This record gives sequence, C-alpha cells and structure tokens, in this order.
Amino acid sequence: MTKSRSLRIAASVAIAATLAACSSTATTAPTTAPTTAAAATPVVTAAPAAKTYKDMVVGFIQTGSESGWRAANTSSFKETATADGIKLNFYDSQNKIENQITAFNTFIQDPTVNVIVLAAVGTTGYDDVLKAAKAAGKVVVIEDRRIDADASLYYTYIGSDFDKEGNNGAKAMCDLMKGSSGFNVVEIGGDQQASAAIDRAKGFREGIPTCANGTITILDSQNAAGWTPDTGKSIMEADLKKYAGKINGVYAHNDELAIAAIQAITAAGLKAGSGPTDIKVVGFDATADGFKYLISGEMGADIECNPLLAPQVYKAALDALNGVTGQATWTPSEEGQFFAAQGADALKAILATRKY
Ligand code: GYE
Repeated sequence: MTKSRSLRIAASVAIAATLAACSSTATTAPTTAPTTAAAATPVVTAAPAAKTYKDMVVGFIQTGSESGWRAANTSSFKETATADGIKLNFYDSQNKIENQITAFNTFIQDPTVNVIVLAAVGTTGYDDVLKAAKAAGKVVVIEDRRIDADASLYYTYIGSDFDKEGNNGAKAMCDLMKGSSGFNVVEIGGDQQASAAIDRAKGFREGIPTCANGTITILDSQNAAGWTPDTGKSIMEADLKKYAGKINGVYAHNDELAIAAIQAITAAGLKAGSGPTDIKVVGFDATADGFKYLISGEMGADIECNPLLAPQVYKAALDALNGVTGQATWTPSEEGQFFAAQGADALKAILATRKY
C-alpha cells in the first residue's frame, strides 16, 4: 500500500471523527477538542419573591411611657403591626439607655427578628449594638429621636426636626409677648439625654434673638429627668419663689411639663394666659391634653410633634428587607402649630379630628 494512499485514509478518518462530534448523537469520545461548544442551556433562577409585611418580625425598643405623646407613638406601632400582619416584639425601656442596649442584644441574638426599631432615650452609646446588628444582618430603623451615630449603621431615621420645633417655639413666645409687661422666661426642659430636649433648647436659643417685640431673657433653665411632670411642677414652684414677680413666660418641652407649670402658676395665685401681665406658656406635642389648655387659654401655643410614625417606619423596613437602596438618611415628620388665639371653637373642631 503506497504512502500517499495511507495518508489519504488517515485524513478521512480525522474528518469523520470531527463530524461525529458535532452531531447530537455522538457516542465516541472526541479525539480533538470540539471547535464550537454546544449552546449552554441558560439556568433561569427565579427572582426571590418580594418580602411582605407578613415576613417582618420587629423588635421595637421604645423609650418608655413618659407622656401622652409616647402613648400615641406606641399605639401607632401596635395598631399598624396588627393591621399589616407584622409580628411585633415590644420592649419598654423605662427611659434607661442600659435597658435599650440589653434589648438590642436580645433582638440581635433572636434569629426570628429581622427588623429592629429604636426610639432612643439618649443620643450616644449605641454604636456597638448598631454594628453588631448590622453584622447579624438585622435591618435597623431609628424612629422619633435622632442619635449621634454614623448613618451607615442604620437604614434610615424617621422623626421630627426638633431644632425647627424650637425655632417655632421661640417665634410663638415672641408673638405671645407682644405688649407684655416683661420678657423674662424660665425653661422646663425634658430629659437632658434626649435629642428632643437638646434640640428644642437649641432651637429656642437660636430663635429668640430675632424677636422684634422685645428682648427675651432666659432667667432659668432646668431639665425634668425622664420627662416627669411632678419634677416639672417642682421646678416651676421653685422658680416662682426664686423669681417672684419676674416671670413672664414658660418654655416647656412637652405638654405634660407645660400643664404642670400652669398648675403651679394657678396654685401660686397667678394667671397663665395671653394677657399683658399673664404668664405666657409654650408647650410641645399638641396632644389632646395640650389642646384642653389651649382651649382654656392657659397655654398660649402648642408646637405639634407627630407620634404617628409607624406606617412610614414599617414601609422603610420592608424596603430594606427587599434590598431597596438609596433611601434618605432622614425623613422629617410633617407637623403643625396651634395657638389659643385660634379661639376655643376652632380648636375644639380641630381636636375632634385628631387621633391623639
Ligand atoms: O415631645 C415627649 C416625649 O421624643 C418627641 O418624647 C418625643 C418626645 C415628646 O416624652 O412628650
């Protein structure tokens, strides 16, 4: 058999082998690497179903039960959770930061909890638990009060602009003091750890220098630990003695403290109101109790603070569970202001429409 003939046979064997490899029915192992790989069948992995409120298990760390505002805030979370089918683990911190840290760690270690909501008693001391929660894959949402922690440590903050509230409080006090016999004010502050108290005090001091009606002077400023109304009353009673006849206004950080001051003023035989010699009282929250004293005219102004934050907070948490990014760091609450000058009938009509 000649050389050329054997070469021709070898070549034809090689071609035969290549073709065999291309056909779907090839049985023999290919001798050479196939030139074009068979089109891989695309593996379609179904996108995970979006989480719903029924998948949310929330550990809610509330400050405590220090005021009507707080009660409305707590109800907002409990009622909305029931309505949306959210499993809510509610924790009352008794206004102690150490209790909040303990609760945080409990919720971090609880595998069923996927969302932690914090209403902070203070502004600092949360970094470690926030880092631990993040490492554990928990969604954290801050509600009500701002904290001094890096925003990367939580998903978002939903709460009031207390500084702006303080500015509004200053303007309200200035308006109330138009034609007043004097411009001396005492301040009854909320718990000094709380951003609500810190910023309302700051906002007031930023605002009073702009008062065109007169130079408002802060004669005295004290904080009621835990926002306790009885402490507020004692502060007012002591101020009325110490600054007898010199007090023209009271700047109180929530309704309970404003009402406590009014009770001390009345008990001292003096009058809280908007008359030239009356003691003008500015409060915060605009709860139903606060409205009663606006309607009676004893409280001159009540700067609203919105406690009904649960729907926004749960929505943000659900977004986080579904991987939504680019969220706002802070969503300030929508709020108004109310004045005795609006008149009792108008205020009663407004009160009848309110949930807290
Ligand atoms: O003003 C007060 C409550 O954080 C806005 O806390 C809240 C404040 C509110 O104790 O009544």
